[in-house]
Amino acid sequence: MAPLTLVIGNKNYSSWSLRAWLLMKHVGVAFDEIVIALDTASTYDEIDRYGPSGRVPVLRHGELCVWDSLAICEYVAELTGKGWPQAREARAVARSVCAEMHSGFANLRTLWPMNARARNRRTAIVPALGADIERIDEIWNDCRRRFGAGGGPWLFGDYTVADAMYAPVVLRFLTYLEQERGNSVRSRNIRLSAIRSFFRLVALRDPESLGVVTRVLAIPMKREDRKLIAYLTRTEMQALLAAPDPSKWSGRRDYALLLTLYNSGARVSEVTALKRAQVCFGAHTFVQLFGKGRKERTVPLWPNTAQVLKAWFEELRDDAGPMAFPNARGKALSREGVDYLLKHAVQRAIPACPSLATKNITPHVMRHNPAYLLMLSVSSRVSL
Ligand SMILES: N[C@@H](CCC(=O)N[C@@H](CS)C(=O)NCC(=O)O)C(=O)O
Repeated sequence: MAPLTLVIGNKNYSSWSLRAWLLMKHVGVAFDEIVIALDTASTYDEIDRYGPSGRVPVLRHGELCVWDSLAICEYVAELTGKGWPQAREARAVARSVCAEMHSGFANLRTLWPMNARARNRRTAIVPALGADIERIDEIWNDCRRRFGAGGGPWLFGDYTVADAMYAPVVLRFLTYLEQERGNSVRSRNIRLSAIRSFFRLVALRDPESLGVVTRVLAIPMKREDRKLIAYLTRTEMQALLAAPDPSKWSGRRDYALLLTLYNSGARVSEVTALKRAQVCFGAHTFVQLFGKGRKERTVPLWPNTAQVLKAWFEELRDDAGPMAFPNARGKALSREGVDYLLKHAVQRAIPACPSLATKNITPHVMRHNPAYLLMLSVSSRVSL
């Protein structure tokens, strides 16, 4: 095969050049690269030596000249058999989203010129720009939902021309979005790690691009400001536990539930789903919790918690169903139910402990108390 030569502008600024280059790198075809400096007095003449449109990218294949990014991607896909989805329907949608990028999104491209290395650019999100961003979000979600499942991490599962066409948009999001859309440092870092993995692959496939790769890999992850974890002091926790009315059925249940939350550090979903059979009474009493991702753990209960739970379970008659903390109809409490009973307990506890009024106490905060954190270090040793 005659050698391929790709004529491009600086990949930091020339998004159309980057698109063609990315696809060629990704499908693994060998090619030479000629970089032309843009915006100089001689740019036009330089480009004119390779292609007829006065623009880059241009692909030369022997005598053949292919200009325009999308035509180059099509040609490379024909040469290599890679770049479009196998299924006809997916291929048609992939071509549609590529054509849409190629002919549209003028506002986004004008208002957010690509500068892959730049960070913290602040621009107002005028409605036309906002509309382009929404449309891109819609396209990405739609492609992933309809064609991404079960395959790789790209828009259509495996890498396609569509990923190359939309890659500069990802870089623009890194440059511009942080302030305007309130994207967290965390989401930005997640996007950056995806880009880094890709460039690591580029380094393997094309050692000659090591310069570019090194620069991309050098983009630092941004430090996240750690939020201060809200927690309850021992006095606050005691006031909270003293709040439920022991003369009422619901008060005794709330007390047992809050004490279990406090002692075990269970998530609210774990405690609402808890069945009496998951508590194993004995010389040492344990509760078995089934957390996120079907992870199971066993947490020891303090003697006082064990006693309270024993008395509460005895009070619940067998016909009350299997739940440890049922609602009045014997069914599992909802998350809102737990939020409500906790808010109610906080209100009742405030007169005795005014500092509670200054905190936003959610079931999650019950997990962050010194006793629980201490217990974590112990329970990790006894977890099964
Ligand atoms: N539709 C063309 C657009 C190419 C284009 O606008 N290229 C810009 C660089 S990103 C260019 O060559 N500019 C040179 C100039 O205007 O002097 C494509 O998809 O390839």
